[in-house]
Amino acid sequence: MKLKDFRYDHVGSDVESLKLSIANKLMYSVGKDTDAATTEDWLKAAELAVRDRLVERWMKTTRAAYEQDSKRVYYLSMEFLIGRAFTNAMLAVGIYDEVRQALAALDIDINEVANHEPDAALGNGGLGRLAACFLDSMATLGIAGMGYGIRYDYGMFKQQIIDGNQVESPDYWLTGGNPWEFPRPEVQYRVRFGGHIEKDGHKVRWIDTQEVLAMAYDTIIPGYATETTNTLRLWSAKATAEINLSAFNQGNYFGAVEDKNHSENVSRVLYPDDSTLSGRELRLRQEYFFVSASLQDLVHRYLSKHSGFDKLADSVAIHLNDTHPVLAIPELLRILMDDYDLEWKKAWGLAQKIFSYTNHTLMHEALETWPIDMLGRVLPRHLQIIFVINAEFLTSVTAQFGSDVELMRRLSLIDEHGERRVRMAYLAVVASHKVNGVSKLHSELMKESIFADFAKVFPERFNNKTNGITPRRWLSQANPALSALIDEKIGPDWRSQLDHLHGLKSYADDPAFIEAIRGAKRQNKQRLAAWIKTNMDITVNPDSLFDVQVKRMHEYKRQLLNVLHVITRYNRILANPDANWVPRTVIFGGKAASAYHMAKRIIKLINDVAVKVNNDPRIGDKLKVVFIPNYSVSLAEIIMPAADLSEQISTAGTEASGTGNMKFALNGALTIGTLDGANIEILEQVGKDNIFIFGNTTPQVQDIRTHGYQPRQIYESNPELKLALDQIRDGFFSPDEHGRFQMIFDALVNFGDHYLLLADYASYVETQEAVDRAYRNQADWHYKALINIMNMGIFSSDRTIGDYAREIWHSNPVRL
Ligand code: GPQ
Repeated sequence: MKLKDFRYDHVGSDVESLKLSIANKLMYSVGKDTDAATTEDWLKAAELAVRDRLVERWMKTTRAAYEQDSKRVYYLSMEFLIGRAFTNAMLAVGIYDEVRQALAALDIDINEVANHEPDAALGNGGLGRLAACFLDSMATLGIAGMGYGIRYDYGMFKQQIIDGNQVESPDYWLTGGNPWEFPRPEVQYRVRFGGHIEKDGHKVRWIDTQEVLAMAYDTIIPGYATETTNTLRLWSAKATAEINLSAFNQGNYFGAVEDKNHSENVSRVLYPDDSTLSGRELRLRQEYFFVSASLQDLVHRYLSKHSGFDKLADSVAIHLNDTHPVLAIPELLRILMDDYDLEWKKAWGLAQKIFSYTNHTLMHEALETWPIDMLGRVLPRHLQIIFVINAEFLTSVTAQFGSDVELMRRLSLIDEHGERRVRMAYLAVVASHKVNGVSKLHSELMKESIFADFAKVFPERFNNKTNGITPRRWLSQANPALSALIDEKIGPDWRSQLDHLHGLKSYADDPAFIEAIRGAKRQNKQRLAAWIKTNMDITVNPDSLFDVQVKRMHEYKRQLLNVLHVITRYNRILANPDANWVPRTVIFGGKAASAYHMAKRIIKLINDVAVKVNNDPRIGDKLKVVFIPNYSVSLAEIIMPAADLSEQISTAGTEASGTGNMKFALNGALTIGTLDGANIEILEQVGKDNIFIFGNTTPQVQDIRTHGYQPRQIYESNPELKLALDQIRDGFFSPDEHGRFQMIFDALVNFGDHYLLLADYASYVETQEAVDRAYRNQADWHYKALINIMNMGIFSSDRTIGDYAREIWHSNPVRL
């Protein structure tokens, strides 16, 4: 029977139908009686009921994309940091209130069940969360976009803070099953490793390989207020042995996994390194594993509609989210040449039309290079293809620029210094028709620094696409209080047209509206204060200024600069206890890579400072320090709406874009920040009176470095800074272990202060004083907050994805 002739039992979305569905799911799918059902059971039942309302649309989208032969955009990413899906799905379909009422009629509180959903934490930080926002926007804009990645059994580790230290434990997020995914046991591909290659006339054969199977799991990605519903396809290696959980104890989080470095472990665990190259062979295998399965799958899908490859580049765009999926390039060439007998020239021409690449960092330690030895052992055929690409590329450069040995050395895909290595970013640039950075500044710096020579060879290739965030999760879902206020004034359309927020301008001079904005913020601060009380047993004052820095722990992000300000503030309060201080609660959150010792020590310092400050009776409410453990997407949804001040204080030139900066401003926090990444574009939007900018600019940073930076001189000449640093060094915050923070002191004073904290300290502290002054005038502060909210339209990921679709992918929406 044809699909379209079949009549499904259409599921209604009124309260009664939903109530019946949920009760039915509880009984027939979860297998529980209402009397015996736990909160998890109700959650599962409700999720399945909501999912049913998505599936019909999903089938429709899939069918339409197939029938219209829409150009497919494949977004390849090692990370998709999705978080929770339940509330997002209800809001997308427009049935939140109905489900709430249906559950209430069953005596169940929707918030209670929603809070039991585990986060899908298949990512580290900004890069993975960006991929999740992009999926949301592709679906919302009706683009036939599909995400491809890895279905890690263990996502981002759970962080506990024990005695002030980070302790990691595994995140087995699939324990209770995952109602948002559909296993596709019929979709499996062989992925090969190792072996060797043999020439057979013109043909190359890759033989004696080991094999692992990649099996597909499909997750539904709902578009907002549209029927378009896309797919995230994640690959899982067939596992045989379970992992030894007890071996995951703190010092050995990673070692335990790595011991089982067998092929079936390839999808076991997300590498917890953010913006650093792990360099491990298992990571290389992960990269190839998902890329190979994805390419086989998309070629298979293409061939189900076409014979021959002439139309491949019109039907397919493949986007590389950083260099992690760059092996897709030699893999496509291998498939076309070895499996389908295309000639090199033809295959290469297609690849160059199909691939595009986003760079997310300029920092050396994150730039992937793989040793030729390792690559040759794990993927001999791919290494050979890379050599061919390199040879052809260098030949063409010689033809264009003459023979210049130095230039060749700099452009070569192979780094010949010491152990020979493949430079993955260079491979991405050579094979892609477009290469973009993620903010205006970053895209410019990219052309001046890591890709300077390539920008001369391929000037038309480089472009900028400033990052964005989805307003559905980051305002509508996270901040119901503010969303309701906005709806009242301008209606609900901002959720898919974020620049409509400009319409709030008419209310900027209305004191009642400003007061309402303040009220919404106050409500969100109370919500966070309650969370902190319940989970950490710390009392914070919702009337204090909430000063928040949440993001991965990294030296370049300079959480330590924030700590230096906190210590200085503490010392100032003690020196002048009766002054009229603006009470502050300084909130930190973020995970450190398990092997990043300095970042872990900084976590300990923050917690030691918190103990000192929070227990000092002379301080009282004037200053509180809180390190919120296990920062995650779902916690961000509670924390960001509660912030008054957003800390975006990276050394200028280091943060490619930042996206937390956008989320905070959209929720009405004012930014204190450097002229780095997208902070610059936030400044352009809100104007200098509505943001607190401080510190050295990128050219100044470069200048300071070239003229021989002397942090010790700054330390010696600034008494308040010296006091803070001496306290850190001398055990003032660690009376139980005096030398605990010597390494932090040394890094800043004796070992060059690579991220120029001391150079920015005075300017930072002074700007924090300006923050206090501004906060004293509450009406004016919340007016500034409104100016921020109103001007964030451009940072919607819908804008970003629209730009990608038009200028890079050349894809059009599916018609439903
Ligand atoms: N980013 Cl290379 C990550 O989160 N992980 C990474 O491995 C790399 C970059 C971030 C980057 O630091 C932020 O500035 C960006 O906003 C974010 O990617 C998305 O582009």
